[in-house]
Amino acid sequence: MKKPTLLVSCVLLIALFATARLPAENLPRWQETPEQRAERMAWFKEARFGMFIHWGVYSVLGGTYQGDQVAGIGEWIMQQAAIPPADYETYASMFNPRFFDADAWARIAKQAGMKYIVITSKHHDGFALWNSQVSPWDIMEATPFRRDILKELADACAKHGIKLCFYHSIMDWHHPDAQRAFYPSYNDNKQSNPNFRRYLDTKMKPQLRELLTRYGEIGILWFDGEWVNDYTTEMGKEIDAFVRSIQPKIIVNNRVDKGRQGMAGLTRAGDFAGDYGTPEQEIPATGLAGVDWESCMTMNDTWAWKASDTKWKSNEVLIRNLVDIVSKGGNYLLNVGPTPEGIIPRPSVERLRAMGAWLAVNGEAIYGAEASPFAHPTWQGRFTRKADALYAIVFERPARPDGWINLPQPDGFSECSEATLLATGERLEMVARQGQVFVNLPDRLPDPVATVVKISLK
Ligand code: FHN
Repeated sequence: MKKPTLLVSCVLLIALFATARLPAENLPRWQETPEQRAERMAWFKEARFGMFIHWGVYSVLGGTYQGDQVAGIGEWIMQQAAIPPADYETYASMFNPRFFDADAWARIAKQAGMKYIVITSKHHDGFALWNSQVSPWDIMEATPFRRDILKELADACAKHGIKLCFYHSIMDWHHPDAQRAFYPSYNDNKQSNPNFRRYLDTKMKPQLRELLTRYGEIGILWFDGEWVNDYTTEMGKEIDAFVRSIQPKIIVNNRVDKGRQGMAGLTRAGDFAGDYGTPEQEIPATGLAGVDWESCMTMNDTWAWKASDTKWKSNEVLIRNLVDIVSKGGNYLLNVGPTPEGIIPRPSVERLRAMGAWLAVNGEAIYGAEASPFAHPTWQGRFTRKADALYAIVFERPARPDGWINLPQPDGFSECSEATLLATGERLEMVARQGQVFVNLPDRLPDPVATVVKISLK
């Protein structure tokens, strides 16, 4: 093929650059049928359980700055300690996670029964965990590590069948056209930066394009930091359309736009972009018919590594959180904060192993399960539902009536229905009377944390 002349090449380059910088308001709003949406969301509703990873330059500080412990979550230390940008940048030169092993991380997630990983590609500090051509504030130019962490994780996730997803902060404390200008209060929502649009066009969108064109099919773009003053709902819809124009099958959380109702996380009524709600550190009180949502939670109190934070939730709390969330139709995005050396803390790994062991026996009641058709039972536990079964998940064996659980007679229940212990297959005595179903539990529950009784339906 004849090589294009220099003039033609220049014209093509200008056109390409212009297109790359073209604000996406020229892109149509995302349109799809309910069936297309259901197909796109199917893996997410099947997965039910994912790993959140908060890791970056802030992990080097680990909650301590100039010898003092800094209050608050680890990844906010730049804000909490009012660290000047130039000073914060020096910590990047100390970020050299010599024990980082993407394959080990993917195996830990897989053994835990987690089906997707959401990693902080860029948190509020603006630092890129990948080899970005857009900014030298990245793993390649700013650290001695000089390896593309997201590439290594993408390869490991592909090998282990884990969906790779990216957290990406709209707020950027490092970029002069974003919130760096507000130092020493990077999160000051009363200030405004007139150049924020330029930040979107010259950093955020080009970096999103890098993330969506280099690491294969991405499951979720998990936006955050949408609360900043300069980010508008029009920008949210623009970014949503931009992202989907590159990967049409991607799922985008509701923090891409301005509809999130605080930490409760669900999207308020109105025209807001985003596929699902994002409660944070909390679980909605009840199920939410027809709403997709995901509770993100820490395992201790911080998202990023803090050596001082040893307030680890118990295996029991974590397993029962997962059951509670799925019984209400949601996903559980459970966080780990690796050390600056690239190690997932042992207390996190131990808890994830326990969750994986429980799911290996009881995952049928979780993966692909839908919200309970009933309110909470009178006994300690929850219900999940599938087309052919109802799962009664018992936390405590009821004392009165001794060992019996009851539930409203579910749709699909018939005289052919059976009650069995999921863990052992043991058939249990079951009685249906006046619209109620009663099941007699064994004297000892097979699992002290959560025992699953499967009631087969038509
Ligand atoms: O400010 C962030 C915080 O650092 C963390 O990433 C959480 C996780 O969802 N989101 C924001 C706080 O709502």
